[in-house]
Amino acid sequence: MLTLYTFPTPNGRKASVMLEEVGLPYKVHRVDLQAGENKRPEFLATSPITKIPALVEELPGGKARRLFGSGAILLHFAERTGRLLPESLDDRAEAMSWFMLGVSDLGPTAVDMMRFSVRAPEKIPYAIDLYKGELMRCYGALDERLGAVEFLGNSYSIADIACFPFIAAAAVAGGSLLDRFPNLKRWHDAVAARPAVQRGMRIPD
Ligand SMILES: N[C@@H](CCC(=O)N[C@@H](CS)C(=O)NCC(=O)O)C(=O)O
Repeated sequence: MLTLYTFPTPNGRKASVMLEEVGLPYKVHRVDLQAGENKRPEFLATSPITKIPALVEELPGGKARRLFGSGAILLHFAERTGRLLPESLDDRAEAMSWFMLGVSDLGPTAVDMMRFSVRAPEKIPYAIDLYKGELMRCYGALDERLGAVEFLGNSYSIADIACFPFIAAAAVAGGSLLDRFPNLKRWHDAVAARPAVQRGMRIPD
């Protein structure tokens, strides 16, 4: 059995969307970040960086396999199920590139943007402008790509799952922001309509 350690955040939801897409049964363990449950010593063995999402799989013989970080979880289940990564090398190369953009550019930039513009006790214009500019750079690249293809890796893949929850969060919090990126908006609506995505986006609540 798989246990997903998660909280209702975009990174957590990448993992639950993935598990819903591949259809493997799993249990959900809500790690309350606001209550600091991620800092409890018992969580350290699963997530050395004390962040969600993380996942534990019980294996035969009392063994267990852990995975931590949304990128590792998406890649692992794509490899294991042979799904959600294009087969042709060309499409796979594109999918991997956009998958990495989601994990290493879009996600961290969106989080830092929120930290500096909303949470920071002191508002630093340089930092806010920097992260706003970087986020628009990500949106611009995604919008241009999605003007040429239906999904980031041509067919629906972990590249789309790696980006979707952060774009969905912006669609809710950013008002008319997505109207400036019509291809990204079209893609957002198509991904949001997938039943597995709708189930995954409701986890853990
Ligand atoms: N690189 C990680 C980042 C995970 C991450 O930032 N998780 C946040 C929630 S979205 C977290 O657990 N934060 C708790 C903390 O920073 O203490 C991933 O892609 O999953």
